[in-house]
Amino acid sequence: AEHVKVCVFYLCVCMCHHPTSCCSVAEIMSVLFFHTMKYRPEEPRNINSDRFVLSKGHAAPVLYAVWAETGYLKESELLNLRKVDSILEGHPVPKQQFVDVATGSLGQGLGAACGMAYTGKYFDKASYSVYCLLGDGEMSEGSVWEAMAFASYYQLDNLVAILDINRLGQSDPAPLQHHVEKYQKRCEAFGWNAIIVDGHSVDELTKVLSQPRHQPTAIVAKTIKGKGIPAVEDKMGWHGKPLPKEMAEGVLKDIQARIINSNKRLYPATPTEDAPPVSLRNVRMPSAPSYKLGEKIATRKAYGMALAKLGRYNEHVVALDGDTKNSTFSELFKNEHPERYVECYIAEQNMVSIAVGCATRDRNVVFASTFATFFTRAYDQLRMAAISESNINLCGSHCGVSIGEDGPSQMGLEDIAMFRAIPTSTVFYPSDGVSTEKAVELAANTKGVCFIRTSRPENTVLYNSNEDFHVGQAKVVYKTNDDHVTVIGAGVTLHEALAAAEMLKKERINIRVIDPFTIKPLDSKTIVEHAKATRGRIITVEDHYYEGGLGEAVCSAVVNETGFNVHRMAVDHVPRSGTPTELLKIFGIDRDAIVQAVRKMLSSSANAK
Ligand SMILES: Cc1ncc(C[n+]2csc(CCOP(=O)(O)OP(=O)(O)O)c2C)c(N)n1
Ligand SMILES: *[C@@H]1O[C@H](CO)[C@@H](O)[C@H](O)[C@H]1NC(C)=O
Ligand SMILES: *[C@@H]1O[C@H](CO)[C@@H](O)[C@H](O)[C@H]1NC(C)=O
Repeated sequence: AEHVKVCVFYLCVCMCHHPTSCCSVAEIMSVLFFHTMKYRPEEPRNINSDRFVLSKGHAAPVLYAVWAETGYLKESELLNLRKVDSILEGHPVPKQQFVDVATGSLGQGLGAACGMAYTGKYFDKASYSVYCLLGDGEMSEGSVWEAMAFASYYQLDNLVAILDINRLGQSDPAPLQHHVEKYQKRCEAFGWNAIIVDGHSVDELTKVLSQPRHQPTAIVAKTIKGKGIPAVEDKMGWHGKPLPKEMAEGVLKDIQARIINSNKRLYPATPTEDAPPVSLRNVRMPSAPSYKLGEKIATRKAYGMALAKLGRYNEHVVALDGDTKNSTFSELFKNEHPERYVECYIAEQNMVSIAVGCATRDRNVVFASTFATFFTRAYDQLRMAAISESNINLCGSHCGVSIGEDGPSQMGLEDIAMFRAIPTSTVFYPSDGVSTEKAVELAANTKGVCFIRTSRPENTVLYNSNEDFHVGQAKVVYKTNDDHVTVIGAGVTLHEALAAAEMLKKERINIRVIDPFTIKPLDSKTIVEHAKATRGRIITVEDHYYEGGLGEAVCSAVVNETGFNVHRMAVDHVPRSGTPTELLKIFGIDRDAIVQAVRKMLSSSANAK
């Protein structure tokens, strides 16, 4: 490892990006990869191999350097760092086989590592360990401490966090400077075994990393930022800066003289092969939904029932929740499959990271649930999940003003906008029990970030149990041969639209009602086709703020059509407590408001003639 250290160090300086952040961990990385970790370098995603997460993702060059030392990467490839046609991006991304989760937004690596360690210990019951390297600057992120609490609560003794205490952050020293004993105390307070080491001593590192572990372990490594480059060691002002040419050349000459030119290659130890093979293909429901037309059920409850059912026939389906399981109904899954339910407590950022970690290397089909609105605080984790090419399923309950009395702090009114903007996302918005069950099954088999938006009120079942559902396929739920307006609603507003259709019928005004089922992708073909039959007249109505919701999705779907007229109805200011019926009325998204909007649209188009 001593020899590798010098080589790694050399390569980092060659690559010349974030050199100071890399140099402080050259010894740590060398010991981890050539002494401690058991893995197959020729096959980085081998299911039995130890996992490594570089939480301080900006030190990517040091990760690439060790993988060059293993022989997996060509040394010449390192010089293509950050070039547009190279896989070696500025921060770790999973197009690199040796990366399971993207990092670079600080504070998220440990949560993902916890998800992997939980999977290793409790689902795979295998002997691989998980190692996570963090910077001291990122220890200010609350999400790190959410993960610390999770790891000790679940006794993840297969998890090791290495804290690179190099004193400095980007623009300022980290608040605890070099007080390693303070880091140790904090880790201990969170239930970890914390050991202080000299992070530049290969001997000390090999020793502590070989000790048997009975708890999650934090290696508090005191290091020097820029170690090995005398002019910049422990100095402010060098974070993320390439070294000036002359300085780099001088350092390289010096290191080159220290490289022992032996052809000896170090091989990491091979892992124990005890992780079970897993197939996540074709996660299907064995039978059709068992709801009856006209029966009443809240989609949030239908979610829990569907998930429990899916879990009955697919042993790799796991569920996570953040202490809301008797609101989201993930409790129904827990009751049937307690060993596959992970309580994440009130730490939604961490819950999303745990989900991402559990989903790596295709070990589990993960569903995580909480109130739709609480996913907003995990948006950075969600965005990173897309960059991680993660396949996770999220269910957000309690959407919109229709939750009623609890008031605006509990209402999801931004969630559609938020999830639509995630590049790998699919957004399901089922409106009854049957379509909710179908959404759960489809989500389990759809790649990327899937979001299922569920509602609190009980609504009638609209679909026969043999109705076929597809991602991106809308349903026309109400139609005559002579419709005047196409109304598009989802969840409670679809039921309001159907009620409005009955009311309007008495006035001899027919409307067509469409259930989009998925808001992304949106079935523009069906929408355009039916809206043409109503002379381009469309009304959208949604329990969400105007921005980024169903209405805007419909507008962009019909942007190329001429003669179309879209009227949007949505929540336009911060709501309050009240009964669901009162709130739907106040915010103008109930049946009466729809009736009025239809009349108005028809009278203004009559006037235009
Ligand atoms: C969430 C987040 N905030 C800010 C940044 C910008 N940033 C990148 S590195 C860095 C300093 C990191 O310091 P530390 O964790 O101590 O790592 P070091 O480079 O010192 O090893 C900052 C602020 C980021 N990448 N992610
Ligand atoms: C959830 O369960 C707890 C404990 O049984 C109970 O006190 C609480 O009222 C329940 N909450 C809901 C929303 O049902
Ligand atoms: C609108 O037309 C443009 C140009 O032909 C096309 O690229 C785009 O996909 C169309 N958008 C929709 C929503 O049909």
